[in-house]
Amino acid sequence: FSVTRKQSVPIDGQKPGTSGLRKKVKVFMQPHYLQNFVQSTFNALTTEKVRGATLVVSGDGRYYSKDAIQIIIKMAAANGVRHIWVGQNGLLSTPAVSAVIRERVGVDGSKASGAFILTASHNPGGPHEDFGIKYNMENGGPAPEGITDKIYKNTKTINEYLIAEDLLDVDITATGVTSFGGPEGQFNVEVFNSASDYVKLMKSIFDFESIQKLLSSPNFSFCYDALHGVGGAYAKPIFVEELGAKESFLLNCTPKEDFGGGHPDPNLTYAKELVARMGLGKSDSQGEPPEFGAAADGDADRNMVLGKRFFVTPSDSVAIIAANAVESIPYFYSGLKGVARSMPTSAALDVVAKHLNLKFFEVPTGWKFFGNLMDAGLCSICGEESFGTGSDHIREKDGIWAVLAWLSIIAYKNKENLSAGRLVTVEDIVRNHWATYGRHYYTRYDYENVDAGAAKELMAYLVKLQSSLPEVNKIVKGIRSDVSNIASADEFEYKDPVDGSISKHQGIRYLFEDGSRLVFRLSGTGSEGATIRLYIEQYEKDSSKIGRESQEALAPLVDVALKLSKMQEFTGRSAPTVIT
Ligand code: VG1
Ligand code: CO
Repeated sequence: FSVTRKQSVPIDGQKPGTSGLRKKVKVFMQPHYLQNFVQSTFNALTTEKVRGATLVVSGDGRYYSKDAIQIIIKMAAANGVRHIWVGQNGLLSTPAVSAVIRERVGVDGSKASGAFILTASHNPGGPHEDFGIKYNMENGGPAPEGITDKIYKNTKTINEYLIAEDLLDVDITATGVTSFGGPEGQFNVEVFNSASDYVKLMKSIFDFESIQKLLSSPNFSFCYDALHGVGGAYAKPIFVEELGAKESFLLNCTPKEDFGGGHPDPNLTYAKELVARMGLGKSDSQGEPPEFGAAADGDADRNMVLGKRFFVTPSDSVAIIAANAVESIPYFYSGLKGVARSMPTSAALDVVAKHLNLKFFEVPTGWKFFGNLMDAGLCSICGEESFGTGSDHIREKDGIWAVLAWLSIIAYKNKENLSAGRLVTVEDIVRNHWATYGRHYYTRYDYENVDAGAAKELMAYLVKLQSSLPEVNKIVKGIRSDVSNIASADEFEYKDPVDGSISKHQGIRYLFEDGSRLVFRLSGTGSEGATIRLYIEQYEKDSSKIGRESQEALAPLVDVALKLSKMQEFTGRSAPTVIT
């Protein structure tokens, strides 16, 4: 092949958000749009990470992925990359990409130094929906802000990109290596099985035998909903082939370009079928619900965990996994190095860390901040309220890992009486946890696609309010007399304890004397308008008060949050789009 230098001009709005660049497919299909971003990424990396390097390109299989993969292959060839690895059919979950970067060895002994992940995660897919791209580094984790800032800067000055226009399209439907001759020697594209490296890693972390026993017990039943995302490509090899689950336990496990027209976001609103099966919907399926249910998002890094007629909040989930990991999961038998959560995630994990005397960190939203802690050996388990849970086995959150962690805990709690007595259920495990550590009532209100200007004004108003706490408390008491005083308020700022880098403006916090919190922040993953997220949390230690309905327990704080922020006045919305 030969290298063509294509003239280009900067295109506005290519700033990577919380997790890469996400836009409507139509935006990505504009001439030079994807190319500018990919070249800007190559230009942001040091030469040895590009020339002669091995890179992974794959994603959740959403609409436009196949075209994007061929474009990136041609650009990689032209930029001097030596090997490109592609998951079969272009499919790799985000956690699998991370695992592949860290673990996989190519047919010629090469190791990957980075990856382009093609996904817009939990955003819908299809010709009229979202596409996305993000770059992950040598440690398997998302590019840090230093790199994403550089990429953005490059997109604003770009004037050309390199592409091997005459390179033939590679068949990515079959595994194998295709070699091309280029000006700097050989260029290889290796298509490999999407699941095998990841499955191998999972088998090295968990006790598959004990999980298999649980899944085959007549007392236990299970349901996994991949919402037609890439999780389906892992669910069958792991749950069915390795662990012996019945195929009927799997729901929506065929990956589709448009996720079957749905919203591949594993929460009570969008995972409708699973929610109905688990007995939590408005019109539930017939028969007794399974004991355990879980769902994944489009790129399978998120997870929702459900028990029979029971919802586990993600903030509780990470706390419960941390509290039980050392006895239930072989990977953690030697102990935990530390735990971490994102700022808006509830403090349930903090309480566990305190009890178990573990190092604890609170980082800004987005997985990239956990990676530094893990690379420095400071953190074993971490999570976010947004249905993200993971560990230092890779540098991304990991939906299937979280499910295997829960199955391990359930298997451990039932190891004595699996076939005899009554099963220790998901609900039992959660209620016992609350009885020991107290309960963090938690909810999140999302106002999606509001006017960007109005969202900014609301945030500015909340920042200004903070300057006088007595004033704020007067307003709060005027709204509800049954909430405690606000003790402090700030805009969250994070100093990375490993590299000292500072991230500012990471959300506005109002912290109450009794441990309750209100957090407001703007989403960094949307593709249109602005999304305001409001996080509401209340801690209850009194064991006689831990069994309340969450929305009811939080009603006073919700009232305060909405009125204090003048939510309706600023946004014109009388209700959120999604409540989780
Ligand atoms: C959201 C979540 C955040 C998560 C991010 C990426 O970001 O709140 O916790 O890390 O999505 O998840 P934001 O900026 O919209 O609040 V995923 O599954 O899209 O990779
Ligand atoms: Co995701």
